[in-house]
Amino acid sequence: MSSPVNYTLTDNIGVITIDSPPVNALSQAVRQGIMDALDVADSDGSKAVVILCDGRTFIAGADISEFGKPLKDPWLPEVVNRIEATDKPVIAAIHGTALGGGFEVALSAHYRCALASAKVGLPEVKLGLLPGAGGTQRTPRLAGIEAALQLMTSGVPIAAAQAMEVGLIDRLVDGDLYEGAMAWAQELVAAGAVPRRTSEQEIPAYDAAIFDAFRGTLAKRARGQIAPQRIVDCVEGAATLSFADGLALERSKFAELMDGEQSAALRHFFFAERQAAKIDGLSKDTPTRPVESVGVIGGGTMGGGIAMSFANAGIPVTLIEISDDALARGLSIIDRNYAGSVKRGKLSESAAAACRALISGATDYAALAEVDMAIEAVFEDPNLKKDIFAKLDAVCKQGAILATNTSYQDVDAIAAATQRPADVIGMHFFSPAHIMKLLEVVRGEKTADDVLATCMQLAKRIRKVPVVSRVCYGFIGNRMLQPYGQQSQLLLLEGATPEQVDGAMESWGMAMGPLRVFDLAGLDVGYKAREALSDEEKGDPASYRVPDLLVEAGRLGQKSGSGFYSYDEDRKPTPDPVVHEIIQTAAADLGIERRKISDEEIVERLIGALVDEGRKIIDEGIAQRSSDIDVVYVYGYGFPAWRGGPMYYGDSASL
Ligand code: 3H9
Repeated sequence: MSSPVNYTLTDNIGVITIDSPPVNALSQAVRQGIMDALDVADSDGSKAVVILCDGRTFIAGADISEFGKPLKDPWLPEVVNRIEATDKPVIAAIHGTALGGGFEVALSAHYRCALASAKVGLPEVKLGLLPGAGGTQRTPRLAGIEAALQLMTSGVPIAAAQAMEVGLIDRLVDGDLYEGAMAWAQELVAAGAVPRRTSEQEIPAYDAAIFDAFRGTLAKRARGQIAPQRIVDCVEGAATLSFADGLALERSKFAELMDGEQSAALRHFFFAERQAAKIDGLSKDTPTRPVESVGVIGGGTMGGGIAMSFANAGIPVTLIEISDDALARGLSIIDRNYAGSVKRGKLSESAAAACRALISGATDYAALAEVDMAIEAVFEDPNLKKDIFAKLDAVCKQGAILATNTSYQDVDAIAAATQRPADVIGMHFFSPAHIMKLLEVVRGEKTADDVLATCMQLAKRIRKVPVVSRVCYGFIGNRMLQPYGQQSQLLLLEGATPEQVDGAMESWGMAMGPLRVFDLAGLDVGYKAREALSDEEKGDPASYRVPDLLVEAGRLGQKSGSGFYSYDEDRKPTPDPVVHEIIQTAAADLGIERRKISDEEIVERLIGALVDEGRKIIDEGIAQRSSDIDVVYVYGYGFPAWRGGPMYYGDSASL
């Protein structure tokens, strides 16, 4: 088998080219190939060595599929040390994304250049790991302690220009990277440049208080996660130990994390996310339809957020409302959201203006005659939705995709309101739609394959993570939320308080406890939804007694200033004795004896409810695979990724 690493001597420069699609990950063959190439370069008369990659990117990291398996020589730390020890200048030339072990290869080179479009980063923390090939020791020597901590604990890659500012890259290359890197190598040779080893550099001055400050911030920002804290330990080691001892510390902490549950869960999640984009039985070559313009029906919070998601990806949107007033209201919410993005530094003023300019409004469906896709985002009234689809059927051009953003309704019944059910699909966004990453793509009985393939591809274009669901009440996510919510209500009646239930779930890792979520969504939403259900569909009456009583007492959640909690002007929740009383009275009426409930019981029953429903969803073929459910819960419902998702957790904890 030929090596994925090629070595040539061009003039007096040794060129190591890595070609291992799709992302040049550092598999054993790549590691060995680099070692072999360096052996040749040692003795072939080359005056300098350039390391670069073919394909779409520089090395994107260690090969994650090898993790958790027996180590195969040569080990990456050996490879990077070997690169650094080379006694002629080694230049890394970066395009695409130099990530993790890939960037550590670059850090062990003596000189680094990059295309301006390149990004570099150390995202190991997102896999529950730390940079384990010298990254924790070399980064602070080049960029200083603070920038190093920032880069590694966030895991967010930075642009080449920013990397140059902090000292991680020496030079930006215009035009062809190979030509630029070769010219620079010749310059270095002509100037008599020698190897400039990162390990030999001094760490720039720093304030020793920075380590504890980061530990404190991370304890809140990355609650429950071990890897960020270990990164701080290693960077502190870089500052206080010799390079060799720092490397040894890094190695032991890396091994500890690799063997731990959190990294195993996050590695599962890495592949789960990528797997979710694949549709069983649908070939990769399924044709897609062009989508260059979109109509959104309904200018409320959801419709506005959906419109922004498309505009932010450069796709023009026509927003439809029933009256000029409603349209003006909808557009003004969009204006406010863009102003908020500018204020928070998420978008520049000019970028926000350019996106906003792509959204126009209309009150006549005729404005949708030529759009490639129309997405209905009105409130959950099945008859209204069917009327809208009949109208879309009448005005939209042939081939247009007709999507509904319904959270619960029967997509097949909506499709039946048209003469073209094959063009109808569900696109279930999560609120706020311009921010939340999850998109449930609901495949109706008659949805055409090319419509499904188009929506999956489009999701990536608008920076969403798509997961396919078949049709059922609530699809994957909201269907599972029902038994989860019901358990939380039963726990209240049996003896817990809202703050205990939420506290237990948040300490366990959920972004927000269930009762705070219900208050955020509005208790009246569930109340109205229950009115449309049969007693059987509603389930155990005890499971909705308390929220019914709260709504009937005018406590609709955050929007009315009270629900399971009382809220101040900043929407900060405070436990409310009135709610405790409502719960106790309801329990007494239902003949439920209250008792002390442990936090462990709360977690076990709530997560158990999610897992049980998830298993039914798999058995019924609603979700394609259990890892898809994990993706839904992490991206849509604040489930901690470091626990792998509910199904992964349920299996590993034998729930
Ligand atoms: C590390 O480096 C540890 C070291 O510090 C120490 C070691 C001792 N390995 O995401 P995409 C696959 S930890 C194996 O859809 P994109 C991926 O599964 C690593 N496979 O493309 C997919 O396969 P498939 C630190 C990998 O263009 C295909 O490539 N590095 C790896 O949207 C395409 O991926 C990272 O965490 C990998 N490292 O995004 C970077 N990376 O087609 C992880 C990708 O069969 N990678 N694959 O489903 C990424 O962030 C993105 O893949 C990247 C491209 C931005 C590079």
